[in-house]
Amino acid sequence: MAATLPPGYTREADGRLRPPQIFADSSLDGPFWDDGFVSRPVLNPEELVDLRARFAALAPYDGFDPTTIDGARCTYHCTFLDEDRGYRRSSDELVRDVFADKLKAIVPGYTILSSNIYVKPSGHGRFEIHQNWPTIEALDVPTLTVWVPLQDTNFGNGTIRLARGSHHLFPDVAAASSDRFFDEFQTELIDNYLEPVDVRAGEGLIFDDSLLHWSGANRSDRPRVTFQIEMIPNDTQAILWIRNPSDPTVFDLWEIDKEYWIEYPMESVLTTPEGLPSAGQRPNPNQHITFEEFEDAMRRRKEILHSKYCLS
Ligand SMILES: O=C(O)CCC(=O)C(=O)O
Ligand SMILES: [Fe+2]
Repeated sequence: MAATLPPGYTREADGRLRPPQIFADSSLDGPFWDDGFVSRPVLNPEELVDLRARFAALAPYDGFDPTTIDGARCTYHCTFLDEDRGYRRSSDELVRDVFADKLKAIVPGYTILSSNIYVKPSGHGRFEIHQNWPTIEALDVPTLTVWVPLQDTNFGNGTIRLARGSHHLFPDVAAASSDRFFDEFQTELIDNYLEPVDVRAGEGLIFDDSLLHWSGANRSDRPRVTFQIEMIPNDTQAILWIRNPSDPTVFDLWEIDKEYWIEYPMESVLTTPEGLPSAGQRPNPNQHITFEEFEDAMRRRKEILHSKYCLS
């Protein structure tokens, strides 16, 4: 059965999705569909000072530096990976308090699902290339990350790097438990496609979660702090996609809400989570592709996008 569409989205008889205007400032919709990202001022200087103070009052288990604890999964702090649930709740409340109204004014049809603070200690914090996990059932409906740094970010302090126009190219479910279609050409992606994007403190880089992205180590002498806010369409059930542990040809879908990211441990994205309502199974569409196939799809990306979406 076709996934229920969020308010404002309709599907043509030929399967193409007709999206509503996404941004209150309609001049952003064109660049968003072309490139997969746009940026917009979010916080003014006073609000930034206030957010820095409230950030400094948070107390995660890893002290915002996982290189100081044993058994850390990576060298950057990520809220969902921190084991202190009380901190995760405080961080969620802080983000909603500071950003909910601001983001509503920018993307009125979207609502905050969850958030993470990413802190890269000086000298650390290299990510893996990834797409953000799907968070709703209709995979061709954009879900958004709003990425707001507390200080200016650039190549030197490990800013985010985006593969412009790589969104919605392949019918791929980029769940935590998925194989990644680009595993065999990561160096080529970094060298040829992953552009470092300079973002100013308090500015929001808003990108489609299916966009390929990555970031390198922070080479500055200060921690690099960014808020990542995940947004899904209003009145839409949030879904966790997990590849079935015994049958990799299907994904299991689970209904979640904001509490999932606060209350469940990180490991739950890799197994069958307990206590969540099931939303059924879907076939696993993931395919391995070569770098040549990727390059070909990137050259034809406008055509591919227009074969899937009715865009003016
Ligand atoms: O903070 C970074 O460098 C990357 C964060 C990221 O992957 C995201 O916001 O989705
Ligand atoms: Fe990401």
